[in-house]
Amino acid sequence: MELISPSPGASPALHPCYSEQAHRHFARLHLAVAPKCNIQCHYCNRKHDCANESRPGVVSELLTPEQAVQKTLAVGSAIPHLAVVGIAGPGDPLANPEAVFAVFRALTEKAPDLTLCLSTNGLALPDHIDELCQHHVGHVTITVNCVDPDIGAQIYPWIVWQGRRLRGREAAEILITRQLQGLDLLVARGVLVKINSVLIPGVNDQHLVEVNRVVKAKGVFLHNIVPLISRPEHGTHYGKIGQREPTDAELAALRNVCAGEDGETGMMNHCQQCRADAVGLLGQDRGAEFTLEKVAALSVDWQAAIVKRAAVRAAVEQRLAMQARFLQSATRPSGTVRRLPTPATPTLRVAVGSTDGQTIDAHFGQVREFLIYDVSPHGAQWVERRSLNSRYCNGPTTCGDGNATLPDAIQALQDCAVLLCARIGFEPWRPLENAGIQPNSEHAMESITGALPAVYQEWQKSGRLDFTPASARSRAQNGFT
Ligand code: CLF
Ligand code: SF4
Repeated sequence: MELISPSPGASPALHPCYSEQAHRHFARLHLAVAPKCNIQCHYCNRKHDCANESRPGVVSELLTPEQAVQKTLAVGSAIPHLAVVGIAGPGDPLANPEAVFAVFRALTEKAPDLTLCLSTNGLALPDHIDELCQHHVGHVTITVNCVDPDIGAQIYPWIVWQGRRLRGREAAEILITRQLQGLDLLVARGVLVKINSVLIPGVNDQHLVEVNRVVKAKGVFLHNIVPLISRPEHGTHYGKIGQREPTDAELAALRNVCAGEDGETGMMNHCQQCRADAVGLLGQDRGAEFTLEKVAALSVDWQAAIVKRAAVRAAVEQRLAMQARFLQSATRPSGTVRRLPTPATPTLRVAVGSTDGQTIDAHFGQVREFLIYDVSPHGAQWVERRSLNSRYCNGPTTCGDGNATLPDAIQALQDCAVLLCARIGFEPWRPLENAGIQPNSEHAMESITGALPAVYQEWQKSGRLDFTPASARSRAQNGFT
């Protein structure tokens, strides 16, 4: 059997869409440099300037390649856990190859650590395999909604192929052939291919099991079945004719069937159906912080940003290794020795404000995301990165709409007993404390790994930790588990 080496750009462990674990820790940035499309899907209506609509195909600003590179460097400097830059629209990236490859070329030089990603309908894919591999694009998504042209004719009203507009079954047949051909070529080059399929009730719902079988047999890394988004106000064909969206139960049932009886992996279950200009962790959109105007006003040191991102990655790896050790020791079999039950040890849930994932260096007012840990006598286990809808403080000296956003912060941290940050003002301190979240800035600028056990011991010494199971239960709602 021929062994295929992975593409140099293939790194699923850092990719928030390719790894469920990575999506808690690493962000993606979508660059909207691809306005044109070479096909029409009945569920698509590309829109600009629609900040409140969150679905693929919608963007607030179209970018030139130069603007896209500038934006990447700015975002990569402000969000050090950025790991992936994807081009996913608002049209089809490979119907706009000049712009797309100009961006990839520039980023290979100025942000070589960022993973490049592309999402396409696949019609032009076989023509661009070499170029994608030259730029180390190690992750490619192809949207395959059917492998049967008769079903395709109900999804795609037309395609533009070799300068002609084709319709109906003939169009769908060419599209499917090109998608599967592109898939084979990418897999042969070690690129990690993900297939997205839109579940359209009454059109391809029964058929997607067959799509899953075909693409899995071809060696795809992941299959991501997403629900049709179809509302009249979106102006799509399906929206206008009242084509219904699938229910959550229908989607879950189909994903289960495709995952197989053995619970085989290979299905993606955490897709957020992002906008084509999304910024941040999956499910989060920080695009409004990086408009063209704001990006132009930022001064960016892109070389320093590469160093900072490397530090964040190392910190994540360290935390994950720590977590793996923790889990391993917690589940280590006890052999034949029968142990007496040990008293339950309460776990202290701590929120940490950190810009680099290593040091407690963030001011409460400036934090958009907290790192959440569970600390116990066995060590500190990283739980997740948790975001706020907005910052408490909008400026260096004023606290802007802080009073309005504090309830949001309290809500987001309600299961945490301690909040560690570099600085925090008196105004937010008291309401946080009243909500059972103890602010603490005494460990400012210390390493997270050093401060967490110290905080745990402080709580233990001051009698706020009580190791009786009953107490642990009663405190569970206040940050103890
Ligand atoms: Fe973007 Fe897509 Fe790359 Fe991810 S999204 S181009 S693979 S970096 Fe991810 Fe968003 Fe779902 Fe796409 S959650 S819509 S699957
Ligand atoms: Fe819209 Fe993408 Fe379909 Fe083109 S391929 S019509 S951009 S959904």
